[in-house]
Amino acid sequence: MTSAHSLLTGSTPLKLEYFNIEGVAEPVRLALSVASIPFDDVRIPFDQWPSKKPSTKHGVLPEMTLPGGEIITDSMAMLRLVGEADEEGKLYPSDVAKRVKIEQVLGLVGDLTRAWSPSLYLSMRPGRFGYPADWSGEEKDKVVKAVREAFMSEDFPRFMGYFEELVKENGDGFLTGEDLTIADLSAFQQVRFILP
Ligand SMILES: N[C@@H](CCC(=O)N[C@@H](CS)C(=O)NCC(=O)O)C(=O)O
Repeated sequence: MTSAHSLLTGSTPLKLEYFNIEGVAEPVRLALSVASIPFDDVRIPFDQWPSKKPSTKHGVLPEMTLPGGEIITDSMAMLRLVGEADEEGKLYPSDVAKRVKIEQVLGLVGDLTRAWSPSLYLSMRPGRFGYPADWSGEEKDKVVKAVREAFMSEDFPRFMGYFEELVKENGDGFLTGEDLTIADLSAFQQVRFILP
């Protein structure tokens, strides 16, 4: 059976390609660093993206190229893979009781991301929400502000309350126990994204 560690290490360094921002690749970068797995941190400038996009598997980044040449897509798949490769067995422990706690937090972070998403994308891509693609002006500013205020006054404190409870439940350590896991890295990055 192939181990996660052997998939991620080899004579050719692992390559992680993303934009020059933290975004969804940052928990993967952090996990690689915590697990001491060397990687080539390739950051694609935004102006090169239109020409690079068609050569990517699913038209998005991040993409991870394994030393063996295989391309891995999706940051959550990468995060679990790197967690699995942690030789100390802490980032994504094989114990099912620990894993199910981690999976619940990853799901909760996914819910937070979905709740926050309109606050970001309504302004960037109004066409997705039924407004004209070139929507601008006072009306847009008013609607975007109202959406962001609603998120910050209702959803954000609710999710932060859930995270606080989890940390307390786990004896003031991390979100799922006494060790740092991929759940902590994922939650940390999402909260940083919302509150830069
Ligand atoms: N579920 C994917 C989402 C990937 C994704 O949407 N990437 C965005 C940046 S966060 C992207 O490449 N956007 C450029 C585009 O859509 O052209 C993941 O987490 O890897």
